Amino acid sequence: MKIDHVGIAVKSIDEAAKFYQESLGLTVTHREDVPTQKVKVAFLGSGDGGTEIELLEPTSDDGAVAKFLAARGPGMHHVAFHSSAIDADMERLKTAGKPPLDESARPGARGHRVCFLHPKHAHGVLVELVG
Ligand code: CMX
Repeated sequence: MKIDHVGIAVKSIDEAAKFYQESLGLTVTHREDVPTQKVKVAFLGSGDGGTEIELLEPTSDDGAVAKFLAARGPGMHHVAFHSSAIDADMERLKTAGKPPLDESARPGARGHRVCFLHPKHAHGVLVELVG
């Protein structure tokens, strides 16, 4: 599977985006509120369809990203892999004793179906599959 994006938890998307834009030359390709995840997000990349950075800013104090920021501060939150058959991949992981956190794929940013794998199943990294 190819890496679709790397998620980074930040306190302020606008502040963090400045670094990626001004120092690394990336451009914002997409912005979205994801109320179900209690975050707003911005994707940045080179505009060539390659791997992107997803900045995640909490919109509430009780979401997964707010909890992560409170415990660890800003930093890498998850790695997302592109899955061309997300339902089959989820079933395979379940059978292998690494069930995704979600029973079935659910709507995520940019209109994709997504699921997450607990960091305990992925050597300390939260993994997202993007269908
Ligand atoms: N990366 C690595 N480890 C993480 C982590 C992360 N993002 N978030 C939590 N952990 C670690 C904690 O540090 C803790 O480790 P220790 O046991 O060693 O102390 C452990 O996981 C805690 O696990 P938990 O008690 O089961 O769960 P939490 O309440 O901390 O929640 C998680 C963690 C992954 C289950 C929860 O954040 C989750 O369900 N995430 C999936 C959804 C999500 O992250 N949405 C936001 C992104 C949305 C988007 O991209 O659009």
